[in-house]
This record gives sequence, C-alpha cells and structure tokens, in this order.
Amino acid sequence: MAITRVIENESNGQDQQQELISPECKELLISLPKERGWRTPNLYLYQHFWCQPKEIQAIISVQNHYNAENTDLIVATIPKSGTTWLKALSFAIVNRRNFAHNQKNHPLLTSNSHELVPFLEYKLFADYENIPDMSRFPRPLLLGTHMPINALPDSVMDLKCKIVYMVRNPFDTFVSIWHFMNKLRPEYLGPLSLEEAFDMYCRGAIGFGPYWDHMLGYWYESLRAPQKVLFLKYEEVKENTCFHLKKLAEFLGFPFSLEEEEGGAVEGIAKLCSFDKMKDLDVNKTGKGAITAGFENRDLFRKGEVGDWANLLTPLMVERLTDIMEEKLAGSGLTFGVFCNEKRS
Ligand code: PAP
Repeated sequence: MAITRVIENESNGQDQQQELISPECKELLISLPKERGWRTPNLYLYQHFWCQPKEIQAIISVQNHYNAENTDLIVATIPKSGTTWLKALSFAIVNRRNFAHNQKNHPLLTSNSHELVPFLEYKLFADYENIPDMSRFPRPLLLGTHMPINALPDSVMDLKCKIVYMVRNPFDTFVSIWHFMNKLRPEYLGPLSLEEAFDMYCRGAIGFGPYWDHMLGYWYESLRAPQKVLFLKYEEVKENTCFHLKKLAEFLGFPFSLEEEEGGAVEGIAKLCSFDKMKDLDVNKTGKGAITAGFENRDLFRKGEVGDWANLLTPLMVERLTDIMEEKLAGSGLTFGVFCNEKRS
C-alpha cells in the first residue's frame, strides 16, 4: 500500500500538517469530530478519546496486529504523568538478574527508558507498513502505551498480562504538558496561549484525553481486577519510592528477596531511576529520538517536582480545575486532595 502524504489546509490557509498516513486513515479522519491541536493542527475524537492523526493510525495498527501474551507487561500513562520514570523503574526491576542496579554497563546509563520500554503506538506500530515481528523480542515483553484502557486490544484484557498505570495530579500534569508543548509546537501553528491551552485541557481536548476518563478507566479496572492493573500515583511514588518499588516488583512478578533487600537493591534501583540521576546522564542531556525522531531527550526532564503548578496557574484556573476534578471523580474513590485541593485555601 502506498504511503500518501496528507496535507491538511485549514480555512486560514496557514494551518498545515504533513503526516505520513494511509488513505484509509485519511478517510476516517474526515468523519471524526475535531478540535484545535496542541502540536498538530487538529486533534480528532477517535473511540471517545482525542488523538493526533498519526497516532490514530498507529493505534489502529496496534489494535489489529498486537496479540498480547500472558507474560507481557504494559506500562500505561497519560502523557506527562511520569512515563519516563515508570518505564525506568519497571525495566530495572524486570531485568535486574541480567543488569544489577550498580553495574557499570547498566542499559539505563546509556539509553533513555523509552528506548528500553518502547511505546506500542509511537515506536513499534508507528509505521503501518512495517508491522514488527514481536516473536523475535526477548521475553517478558515490557511495553509502553498512552492508550486509554478501552482502546487496548482485546488480547491485553483477556489474557493474564499485567498493566501498571501511573497517574499524576492534573495540575502538575497540565503544567508539564504546557512547557513541553511550547518546545514541540511547530512555528507554523503559531503560539498557543496559556489561557487557551488551559481551556482545551479543562474541556478534555488533550491527547489521549479527557484525562479524567483516562485515569478513571484504569482506576476502575484496578479496583475490579487488582491482579491485572496496578494503579500508582506519581506523588506517592515520589514520597516513598522504595515502598512503591517493592509493590511494583511484586505486582510485575519479580519480587525482591530478603537478601536483595538487605543488599540495598531497592534503594539502588530507586537511585538509578531518580530524576537527578537520569537528568544528568549524557544520553538524557544530548541524546535524541527516544520517543520519535528528532525529539530531544532532555525535554523529558524538566523539574520533576510535585506542586510546580503553583508557579503558573492563577487562582481562577486552580478553582476551575478543582471543580472539574471534584465533579468528574465524584464517587470514584480516586482523589488528589493532598496535592491539589488543600493548597487552594
Ligand atoms: P512523556 O509522556 O512525554 O513520556 P513523562 O515522562 O510522562 O513524559 O512526563 C515528564 C515529566 O516527568 C516531567 O515533569 P515536569 O515537567 O513537571 O518536570 C519530568 O520532569 C518528570 N520526570 C522525568 N523523569 C523523572 C524521574 N526519574 N522522576 C520523577 N519525575 C520525572
């Protein structure tokens, strides 16, 4: 099938996007509701979540061609909620028999965690004409995704493979996205003001969002099937990394032995994957392309703090987002109180 270069021309004649997508996907896009995009002209509502064109095509490929196995392990997040960190922690846990945390040639010292735990939709199935032969990859497969739980292929949900999900309070997640998009947004799209971006976020028009649906999907599944989905909060992992690291290791099926614990393996992995350590590595200072071509790895490491939202959001913004979260999460049991609402007063 030939690749078609699609150029979208919006009514103002300047808003252009070039993507390598198939004629079928182009056809599909025409039928989907759309919103102004963050780093592409438009986001499209596909299967009840907002997505960029090329990602929709990749997700269709994932849905059609990725057949999960019982031993597969999936790291899921909505963008900017701790993906890079969770991938590093998971990789270090699962591969510690081959690579001890203090080994000089540990892969995490020379590769970004996105290279070691590839995204289904950005890496493995990004090119719809080159479907990977997953049988050639070493087991267990450790894979990443931003896809909402309902969009995952049936095999992921039907088999015993496990999903670990990390959520981050929506205030810091927005701020992280805002800074990130400012770096990635192409010039021809013009600036996206803080106010406009915030409004889009509050209306749910953000990649893979609405973010409340994204987190609630994984949240409810973690309550229904705790052996299937482990639900972690960025802020809690930050506060007590070793405790959650042990929980994560147990869930993934790679629990720490007493001997390992006494030998400092848990603390060692926590340190290896810490923000300060990872940010300082050459691969993360000067490397490129960990997620997609041309992408600067250093853009994945900004501050890595809890509560940075207080430096950017106005009281009115905080109030609006707090009200939205209270309404959307009402009755779910999922809260971010200590990280958001309490700071409102
Ligand atoms: P992605 O969705 O593009 O993969 P993701 O890794 O989910 O990005 O989020 C990036 C955020 O995680 C950044 O937050 P900030 O903008 O508020 O600073 C980044 O700094 C933070 N981050 C990256 N690595 C770590 C880490 N090892 N520990 C804690 N936070 C981290």
